[in-house]
Amino acid sequence: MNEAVRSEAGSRPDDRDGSGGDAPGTDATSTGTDGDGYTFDDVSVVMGTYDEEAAVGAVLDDVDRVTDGRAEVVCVDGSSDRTPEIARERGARVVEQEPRGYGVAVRAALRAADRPIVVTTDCDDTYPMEKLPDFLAAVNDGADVVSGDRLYHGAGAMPAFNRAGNRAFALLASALTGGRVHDTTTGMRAYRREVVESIEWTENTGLSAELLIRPLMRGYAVREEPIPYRERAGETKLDPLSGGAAIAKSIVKVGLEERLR
Ligand SMILES: Nc1nc2c(ncn2[C@@H]2O[C@H](COP(=O)(O)OP(=O)(O)OP(=O)(O)O)[C@@H](O)[C@H]2O)c(=O)[nH]1
Ligand SMILES: [Mg+2]
Repeated sequence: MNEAVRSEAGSRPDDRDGSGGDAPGTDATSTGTDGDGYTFDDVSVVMGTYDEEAAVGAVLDDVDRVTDGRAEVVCVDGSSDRTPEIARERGARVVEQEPRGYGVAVRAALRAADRPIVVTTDCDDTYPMEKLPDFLAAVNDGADVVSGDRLYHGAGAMPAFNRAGNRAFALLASALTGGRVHDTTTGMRAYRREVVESIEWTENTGLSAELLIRPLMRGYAVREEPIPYRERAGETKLDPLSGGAAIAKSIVKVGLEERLR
């Protein structure tokens, strides 16, 4: 069963489905570090940024404060406002890209990162950067993917339509993966780089769901970590109806592809 472990020390599934050669070394002692596991010096925090000048300063300041300035930050930016200047002022690496959607930006951001642990977030001040130490600890404890679960605490700041949609997406993904996942579209996750590099990513609006479902169905150790969720600063870039339909389609497509693999 492709179970995502929720918020507690997770055992890795041992029924790996033939991924054999690219089976990850998730033992905290086999990280290639000095034996104490990864630190924030090993972390890249990456995000797509699209006209986020209302939030980017706060998000990057939070990353800086929580990681003591040690995490690398990469923004793939399609903005026409001051977002890239604000990001550069705060020491982020900014990669310019025409706006072509969430997944196109985040995929480029994942590729641009060069540290062993890659953390994604949205640049809208919704996600709690103060949880970064817990995400890192979960990786050091053996997780290949640590996924921020917004619904665990209720996600009161999320619009009701989005909340209902996210619950439905989680049920759909659970049915397809044969396990139980609780938040498939969260923007805040940590990945071992190897997970990101060993899988071919195909989705755009549905990339977040894909980034959870494919690793889960390939037997990687996925852990869901409850996180608080704040109201968004600035305008949303996602149309809930068309975006929601695209995400549902991605979940079914990716889930079926992984089953048939
Ligand atoms: N570079 C780039 N970034 C994008 C694009 N579309 C979205 N983003 C960024 O991707 C992140 C996610 O977009 P959001 O608008 O927060 O989407 P969402 O989280 O589904 O919607 P909200 O619940 O309203 O936050 C944000 O940091 C956006 O700025 C794009 O086409 N290009
Ligand atoms: Mg967002």
